[in-house]
Formats: sequence, C-alpha cells, structure tokens
Amino acid sequence: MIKKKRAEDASHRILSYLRANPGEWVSGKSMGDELGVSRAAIWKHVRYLRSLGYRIEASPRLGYRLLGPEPLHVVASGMWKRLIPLESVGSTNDFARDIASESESGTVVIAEVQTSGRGRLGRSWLSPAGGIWMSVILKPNAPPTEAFRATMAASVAVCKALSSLYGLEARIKWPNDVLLNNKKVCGILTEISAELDVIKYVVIGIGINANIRASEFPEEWNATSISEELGREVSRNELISKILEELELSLKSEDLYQDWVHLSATLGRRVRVYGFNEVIGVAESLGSDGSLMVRMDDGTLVKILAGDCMHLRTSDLVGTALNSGEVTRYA
Ligand code: BT5
Repeated sequence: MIKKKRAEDASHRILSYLRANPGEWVSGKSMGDELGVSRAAIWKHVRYLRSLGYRIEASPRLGYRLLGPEPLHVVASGMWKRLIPLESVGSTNDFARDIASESESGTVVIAEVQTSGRGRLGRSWLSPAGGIWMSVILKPNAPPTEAFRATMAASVAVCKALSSLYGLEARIKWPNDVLLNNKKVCGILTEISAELDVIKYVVIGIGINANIRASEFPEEWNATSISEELGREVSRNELISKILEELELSLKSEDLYQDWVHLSATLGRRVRVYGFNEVIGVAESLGSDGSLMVRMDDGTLVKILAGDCMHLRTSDLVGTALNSGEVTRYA
C-alpha cells in the first residue's frame, strides 16, 4: 500500500513537472535530476500516466511532453460555494460523501481521473483523463422522496449545456443516462443520506465523456464522447461552468419535470426494463416522482420506480411523442 502510494506520488510529481511546461519537450535527464528519479523509473511512471488517459509524447532525443488535457480551473459562483479540484481519486462520489457532513451545500468535487469510478449497483465507471468526473453536495431540506429531482436536474442541465455550447441534441435515457446519437455520453449517480422524513445530504455524481476517444470504450457499452461526436476537443472548464450554471437553474426551476419529459429519449419507445421484474412494453409516460410507466403488450400499465432500461430496436419505435415534448397516451 505504502509502495503504491509512493509510486503515485512520483507519478504526480512527474505530471506536475510536465504541466509546468505544457506542450513543450522536457528532457528525461533534467526531470530525473530535479525529482530524484531514475530515467528508467520516469519511463515507468509515464506509462502509468498514459494508462490513466494522459497524452504524453515520448521521444528518445527530446524527452517528454504533455499534450493535454487543459488543467481544471473552474471558479465558484452562484450556489456553488466551493470547488475542490483533485488530480486523481478513487471516486468523486466517495470523496464527496466522506466530506459531506462538514461541507456546505454547494460544494463541488472534480477529478482529472477516477481510479474506481462507480456506476449504479456496484458497476464500475471508466474515468480516464480527458473526461469530466464531478460530484456536487446539496443539503436541500426536503423529504427523501424528492431525491429524484437531483437526477432529473443533473440530466436536464447536461442536455441544455451540450445544446447551448455545441448545438448538440442530447437526450435523456431513463433513468440516468444522457445520450448523443443514441449512445451514452454521460451517466449520473445520485446518492443520499437521509433520516425518515428529511434528507441530510445528496451527492450527485456526473460523469461525462468529454475528450475521450470512443475506441477506449468496449463496443457493447454503446458509449460515445463529445469530442467523438463533434470531431474536435472541447474546453472542459467551459463545459463544467455551463453545467453548474444550468444545474442551479434546473434545481430551482418549476418547469424541471416538463423539461425532463421534453428531453426524454425513452418516451414512446419500445423498452425492456429490468427492475424487480422484467417488463417489456411501450414507455408510455414519466411520473414527476421519476417513475416510468410501461404499457405491456397485454394492456397492463406498470409503474417502475427504479431499474435498468434498454431501448429496443428503432424499427419497434411507436407513437409520436419523441422530441415533441408531449406525452402520448396509449389507451
Ligand atoms: C451510471 O451508472 O451511468 C452512473 C455513472 C456515474 C459516474 C459518475 S463520475 C463522477 C461520480 N463518481 C463516481 O464514482 N461515479 C459518478 P450505470 O447506469 O450503472 O452505468 C454503468 C455502466 O455504464 C457500466 O456497467 C458500463 O457498461 C457503462 N460504462 C462504464 N463507464 C462508462 C463510460 N465512461 N461511458 C459510458 N458508459 C460507461
């Protein structure tokens, strides 16, 4: 454990050294002399940093140079009181939960890299450098039944930010994914600590594949990134600021539920949902409590509060509700 920690420290010192000279070649010898690390060890740490997604070029003659990502420097504003930027962390949600009791509502934790990023139900979340991995802490003075508003607000905020900054048409796949061209670009993990009738804190974890090559994702994930869809890299700082601005608006908005319905990619689709039971049918409506109503083929209407949803083939698409913002009812 101590050995691993020391190795990580050395990697971070090398990273900081390269960061001090962004885009410029730094010789292995001068870096080694300065940091007291052998040239062979530097090469080992560079390989480790590359495995985390940092783009570091190496040349036997010139040394090393860092090609991105731009360092995170987001300024707190509005309801966002404090930003905690981290180089590398297991999971920003775990970090946020650890500090939540002593933290102000509106604290934001952002990491360059997560080494044990989490999805729902113990699934893992790939979080290399170039993405946006952040968690916000809120203390909303509301009952636990209101917690779904946090996921709603985050997904609406991400869609609006992607639309206003890049003109991208992002859509929300129930319950917690944001899609671009039907592929997952963002996942949201909301966790709460609550007493019976009141929330102590909410942590909203938002993971966005910003500047990541799609080839980094296994094909079966059906994942994409913003840079992949746009054909160019984007400024993560600009995007984070926009998302935080939109998140504040969404959390306070009386139209949040309508916006969420309007942006749904699931509504009107034929779906297979795995909750307590497996349900197949048409996603007929969305409840303001975050639930999904599915009309099964035998006519039964099932309300699902939580689960995993799979959109079935586009050729199975029914109804006219998609993108129109209206909830089509199938009587
Ligand atoms: C989610 O879970 O979509 C929630 C992901 C939340 C990540 C954020 S990052 C900041 C904060 N800190 C954390 O530790 N987590 C949050 P779920 O619906 O369970 O989806 C997980 C599944 O998505 C995995 O089983 C993979 O199939 C797939 N996946 C993993 N990494 C991905 C990525 N980077 N992009 C797209 N799909 C991914």
